[in-house]
Amino acid sequence: MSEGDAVDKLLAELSEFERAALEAFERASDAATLEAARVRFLGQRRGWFKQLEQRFRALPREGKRTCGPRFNEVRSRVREAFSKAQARLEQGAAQGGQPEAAAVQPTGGLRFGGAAVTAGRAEAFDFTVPGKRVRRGTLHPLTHTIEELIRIFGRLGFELADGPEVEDEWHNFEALNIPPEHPARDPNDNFYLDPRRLLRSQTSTVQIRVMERQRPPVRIIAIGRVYRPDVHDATHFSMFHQIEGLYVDRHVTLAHLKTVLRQFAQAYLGPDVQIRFRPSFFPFTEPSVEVDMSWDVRGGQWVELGGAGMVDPNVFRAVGYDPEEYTGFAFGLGVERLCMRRHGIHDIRLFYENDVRFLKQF
Ligand code: FA5
Repeated sequence: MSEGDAVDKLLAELSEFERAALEAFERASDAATLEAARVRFLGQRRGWFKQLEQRFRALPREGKRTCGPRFNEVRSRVREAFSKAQARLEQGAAQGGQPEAAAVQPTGGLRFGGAAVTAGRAEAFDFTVPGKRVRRGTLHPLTHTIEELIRIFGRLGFELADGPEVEDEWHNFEALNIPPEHPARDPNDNFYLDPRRLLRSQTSTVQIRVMERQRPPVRIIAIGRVYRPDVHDATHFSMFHQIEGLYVDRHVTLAHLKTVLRQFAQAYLGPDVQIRFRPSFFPFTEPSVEVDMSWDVRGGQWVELGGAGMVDPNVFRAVGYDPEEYTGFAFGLGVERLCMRRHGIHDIRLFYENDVRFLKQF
């Protein structure tokens, strides 16, 4: 090839390179596409421009002089196009939107900023087009309930305490005065993980954990998941939530328990709510009661919400409290049942089916 031919060929290819590179940079609609174009056209190792540069360097002095100005012009135009594309994509990302590719021209509406016209492309924002509705999620009804319970008991002076869901037999049973032969410990009625550990079956475990690490006075609630292999029906689930309360001090009586639960019930369910205690039995309280609530005492139905009672002296002994000096009350209520009462939900399974038609009502 003569020197003249080589120069002509290089000039022609420079133009071809320029056209293709400008188009690719302007069209790039996301960072990955732009980067691929950069590598292809301006890549330091095998980019198209690099190859042109090598051929340029190989030209004799006269050829270099002929091609040089055009060579420099193409290089700066292509680099500039790349920088503009980069700025356009960064701006689009900062505004949280999809930047329009240059090839997509707006079809109507108002145009913004003649000044923003770049390299043959108009930056456009059509604010007559309806916006995309942002779908906001809602908190799960049980989350609402738990937050409200924490607020109400907080006002009554109860602090929030916590304990693990995987428990040992000491905290789930023994310290709660539930001996090994007690039917509540039957492996068929619990989720044992190994012979000594199980998924806790009640939040009463947290009573023990708190008393083990703290001297009286104690005034706590604990809210969390508990697990029982109960058959699922409208009011039972194998994983549900309980709220536990514990108040230990000198001279605490059953009257305090009833007052606190009435205050709570009226704050959570409304001023008309009545509560009543029914004699019952729990190994860790003596006396023990079932707590029922009702809106209409004359003829209205009583609904059981949980158990309660005065802390059994054996429980105090297990944690090193002197039962001659301290008394206390404890209660444990089902959180799902409370939430169901409040919102007129008739089936506990709705909480766990993830049906958005149900969930979005809260
Ligand atoms: C207890 O779990 C005791 N720990 C409560 C207690 C605490 C008594 C402190 C005394 C002192 P019980 O097994 O009754 O008690 O459960 C308490 C509440 O949990 C029930 O009244 C009910 O509201 C709820 N509950 C029980 N089983 C289920 C279940 N499978 N699904 C949904 N809620 C349940």
